Amino acid sequence: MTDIATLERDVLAALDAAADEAAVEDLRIAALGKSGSISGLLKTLGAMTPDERKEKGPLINGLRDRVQGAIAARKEALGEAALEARLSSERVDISLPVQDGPESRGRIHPISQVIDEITAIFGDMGFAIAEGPDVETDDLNFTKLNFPVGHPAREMHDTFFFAPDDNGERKLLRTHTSPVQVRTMLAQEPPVRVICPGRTYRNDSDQTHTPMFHQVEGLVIDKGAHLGHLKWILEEFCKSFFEIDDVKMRFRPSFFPFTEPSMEVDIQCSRKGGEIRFGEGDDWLEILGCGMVHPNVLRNCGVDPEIYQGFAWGMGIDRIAMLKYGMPDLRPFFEADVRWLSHYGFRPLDLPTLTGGLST
Ligand code: 2NL
Repeated sequence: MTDIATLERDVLAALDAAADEAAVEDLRIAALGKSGSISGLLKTLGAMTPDERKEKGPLINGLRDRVQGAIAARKEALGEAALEARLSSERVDISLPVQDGPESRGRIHPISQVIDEITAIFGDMGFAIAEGPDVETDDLNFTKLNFPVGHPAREMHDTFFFAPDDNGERKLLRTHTSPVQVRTMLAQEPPVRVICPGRTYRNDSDQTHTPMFHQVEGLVIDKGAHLGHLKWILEEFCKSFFEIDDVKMRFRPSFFPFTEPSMEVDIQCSRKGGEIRFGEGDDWLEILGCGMVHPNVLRNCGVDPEIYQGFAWGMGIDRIAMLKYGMPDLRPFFEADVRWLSHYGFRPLDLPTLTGGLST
């Protein structure tokens, strides 16, 4: 029979030499596994006389217990050493500056930034964001919005029309984002709270107009929606967007085919030294149009005007972007000049939020 003391010395020496947990596991199998050396010794107990067993039993069992203990201790020590090595090799110095990669060199276009700011503000108020196609039907862009066929208001939009298709239908480039709200009303039951930012097109090009421009419109439909709600929403929006504590707003009567009554809205500003500032001074600047949704529009969009009413507003994004960020000229917005973008653009990782700041 193998000498117990020799076997113990050999196993413990091999354990000491084991370099990692896998080597320890191999040793465990070789000693205590089904056909291991110590298991073999334990099996000899069965064939012994009672006297022999009385003598050898405690010796062999003691050997097994000590080897088991030594294996567990070695495994734990090696495991801790491995973790320690991993932690020190994976150490990151978070005080190092961020490496300069493409994601930090690129810039967000001011229009995208302003759309992100606007959606952050209205999203926080509980509005959904909706988008729709740039190519629209005459029906969704005009007729459903209470522009009667042949009405002069249609001509005022300087519409880009496509050639009639095989069915004789003449599609167009949407002249405002209102068709997105029309689609929303047709698709869902009130209450509706939605804002629709996007590209719009009119055949107009000069110092202050480009054929493609950006608009954001908002729509609320509910049983008790009224002009008080509209005024509060617009005031909160202007304060958040222009990052000022208070602002006076002026609502002047106006006309749009799709709202009744209709209003144009000015915000308080000062124009000292060629610089425009909001929320102070006694000048006014027009920034948007709004009104109560015309009952004809509600009816055309499947909403019963005897039960529901609503308000809507629309504003030009390009212009409020210029005002907020002091950009004097509209045309570079659409020239894709990387020098202009690196000056006026925004860092891609600085996302606008109401808590983190819109334009930090
Ligand atoms: C402006 C004025 C406005 C709306 C847009 C709207 C949409 C629907 C129904 C009723 Cl579906 N109204 N939109 C209402 C009032 C004014 O825009 O000057 N935009 C630049």
